[in-house]
Parts: sequence; C-alpha cells; structure tokens
Amino acid sequence: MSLALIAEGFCGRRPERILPAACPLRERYDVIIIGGGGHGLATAYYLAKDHGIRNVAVLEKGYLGGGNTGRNTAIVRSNYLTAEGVAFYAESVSLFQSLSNELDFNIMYSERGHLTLAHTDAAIRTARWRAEVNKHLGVRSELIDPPEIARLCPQLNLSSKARYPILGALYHPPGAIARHDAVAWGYAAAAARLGVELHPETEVTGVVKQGNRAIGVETNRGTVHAGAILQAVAGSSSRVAAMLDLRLPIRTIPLQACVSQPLKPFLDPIIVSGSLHIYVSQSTRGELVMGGATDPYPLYSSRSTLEFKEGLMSHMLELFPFLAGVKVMRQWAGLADMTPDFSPVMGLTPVENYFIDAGWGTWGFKATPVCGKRLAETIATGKPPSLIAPFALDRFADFVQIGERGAASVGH
Ligand code: FAD
Ligand code: PYC
Repeated sequence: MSLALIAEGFCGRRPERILPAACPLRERYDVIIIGGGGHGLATAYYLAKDHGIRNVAVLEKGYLGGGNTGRNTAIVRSNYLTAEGVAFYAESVSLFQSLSNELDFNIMYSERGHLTLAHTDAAIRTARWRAEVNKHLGVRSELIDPPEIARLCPQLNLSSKARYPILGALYHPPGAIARHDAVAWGYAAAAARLGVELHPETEVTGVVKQGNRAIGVETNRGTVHAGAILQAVAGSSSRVAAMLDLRLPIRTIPLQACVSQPLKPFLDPIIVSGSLHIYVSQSTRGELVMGGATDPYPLYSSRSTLEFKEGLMSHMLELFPFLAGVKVMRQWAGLADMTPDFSPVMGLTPVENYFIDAGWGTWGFKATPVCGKRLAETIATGKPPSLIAPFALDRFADFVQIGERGAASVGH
C-alpha cells in the first residue's frame, strides 16, 4: 500500500458524491422515465446528450440500479441467432467498448471471449448456424473443436468419459463482462451533469390519461405531468402496463445467480453450457460468477433456493472437477420478464405518448447502451429507428416474432 493511500485514509476527507442530492419533484417534465435501472438511466442520458432534451425525470421506486441491473451476471456479447438480434446487440457491444470514456466513469469492461459449449450434434448445428449468421453481419464468431477449446480454457474437463462430453463450441472473441453497478452509476452521473433529475424512492402508482393519451403519472410523492412517458421497469413490466390496461405477452420468472469465494485468477473466457444449464465467468476480484436456468415457474419473488444452488454446483463440478471444496459466498435472484420469442419489446404502444422498454428476460444487461440510445431517438422523433423497429409490441399480433431462444445462454 502506498504512503499516499495511507495518508488519504487519515485525512478525513469525504469522497465526492457520484450522484446529486435529492430535489423536489416539479409539476411537469418533457419526459418522465419510470424505472431507474440501466435502461431508464441510459435513455435519460442519450435524450439529453443526443437530442438536447434535458427536462427529464427518472422515477425509481427503490434505489438507482437496485433492480435487475444490480443483480445480473454482467455478460456482454452479440453472438445471436437472428439477423435483427445480431445487428442490435452488435451496436451495443460497440457502444460498451467506449463507454468508460464516453461517461468518464470506469465500468471495468473486460473482454474475455465467450465460449458456448456444444455437447450434442444438435448443439453443434446451432453453433454453426450462429457462427455463419454472425460472420455474415461482421460479428466475430466461429465453431471450434476440442483442441482449440483446450488452448483457450485448459482447466475445462474435456474428457470423452464425461457425462456430456464437449464436442465443440461457439467461440465469440468480443464476449465481455463489466461492472454492472458502474454502468448504472456512470449513466446516472453523466445524465445528471446534463440536467436530468434523478428521483429514487419515487414509485409510480398510476398513469394519468386524457382520452388515449398519457399525460402524467401518479406517484407516492404526488402527480407529475409529462410530454412523453417511457416505462423501463424490467421485472415489473406487466404490473406497470396494467395501470393503462395494456396487456403484454410476458411471463415473469425468477432467475438466480451466485458467486464463490475469491480464487486466484484461472478462468479467462466466459463459459456457457446449455446442456448442463450453467454459465460462469471469473470477476476481477477472483470470484466465480455463476448462474443457470430460470426457476421452473412464474413468480414475483426474489428469494434464493437451495435446490438451485445444489443443481448448479453439481453441474459446475462436471466442467471443473478440481473446484470441489470451493465455497459459495452469496446467492440472489432477479425477475426475468420472458417473451414468447426471447426477444425484447421496444418502442410505441397503443397509448399515445407512452413508450415501452420491456421483455428483457435474462438478456437485457448487454443491451443497456443501445437500448438507451435508440429509445431516446424514438422518443425524440416519435418514430422507432430501423434497428429497433422489428422489436415492436405489435409483432405478436402480426406473427413476426424474432426467435432467439437458441441464443439464450440461460436454460429454460
Ligand atoms: P432494472 O435494472 O430492473 O430496472 C427497472 C427499475 O424499475 C428497477 O430499479 C425497479 O425498482 C423500477 N421500478 C419497477 N416498478 C416501478 C414503479 N412502479 N415505479 C418506479 N420504479 C419502478 N442480461 C445480460 O445481458 N447478461 C447477463 O449476464 C445477465 N445476467 C442476468 C442474471 C440474473 C440473475 C438476472 C436476474 C438477470 C440477468 N440479465 C442479464 C438480465 C438483465 O439483468 C436485465 O435484462 C436488465 O438488467 C434489465 O435492465 P433494466 O434497466 O430494464 O431493469
Ligand atoms: O444473455 O448472455 C446472456 C446471459 C448470461 C447469463 C444471463 N444472461
């Protein structure tokens, strides 16, 4: 430890505030964003920065970033299956790569490479399919064989005697992890510097309408009017949409995750196994960040279960037998809003001036920057740009779904 650091500890100076202190709610804003997760905060930032719309309030019922943004396993990638999905997530990866500089906030972006293991012929076929779609759209992904997997991750159990031997993998070099809280704080701080108001502990309890037009929200701190409203509430999408009698094609299912005690760094790439229902990366602190399938039933609860942990650990040991004896340190859960096609819902709704960002299931952290940027554009211009137009709510009525189930890292 340097002397300067020790001296700093004794000088009694308080750290600078990252976020501004609380302020009263105004009677009206140009834009109200319901939900202070990464998506809501990013949208507020791009509204102010790209479109000069600064009279914006983000209303968050708890604390900023305390929802799924602070609960995810922070994996960023664009190795999707459909052309619409690949193009959309590729823009997000590109925005993530320069986000620390853009926000002047270190989001600890760490490019690790992403391996989706294939244990069956069907999984090899899907991996090849994804690799071809990715390459066609300029995204680096390829199908690799076990010797190449061993070179990238020598610690993996590649024995042919394993219960599910590894036959190959989809390798996606740009796959990365980031510090999820820092993404929320970085967007919040940058938005606040541009004049956006951030209101934690402000719960939206109703939406005020005039005919078919949304004109404001009711909150636990009173009624506030707005020129436009965006709902970006992840696991609460159906409940908030119900305030306008809007039905969404969404089921809400808990998704759990956990971390191990810190270990000496040994795992560089992110590893996903669909057959074993497990994914794992090693954080910069040395903890193994692990998750698996969603819970087996819809539920509004973020409790953790022993059943999940036991299943996950037994599968971890099939991939990394030498980890027997390592302890799990923390376990938690978030609420995944699952759509039938495993793709999000973004853009206009049947209610005028009411925009939606929902259906982020188990895959929305990686979309935080692109979602914010393109929804800000949608609100500013009144028209969804071509990158997000395919993800409109009315695709379910028109039967033009964007099937991404085969590219979800999480089992279902
Ligand atoms: P949130 O961060 O949940 O923000 C929504 C906010 O709305 C919340 O803070 C909530 O309090 C607030 N809110 C709700 N109702 C109201 C109301 N009435 N009034 C005011 N505020 C309200 N995605 C990936 O891409 N990669 C991953 O590795 C990954 N891993 C995951 C692991 C787990 C365990 C979980 C649960 C999810 C994971 N995800 C992952 C998905 C990802 O976390 C989410 O899709 C993403 O965080 C959604 O961001 P958001 O800003 O929309 O939601
Ligand atoms: O979408 O890559 C992902 C993911 C990994 C874990 C949860 N979601």
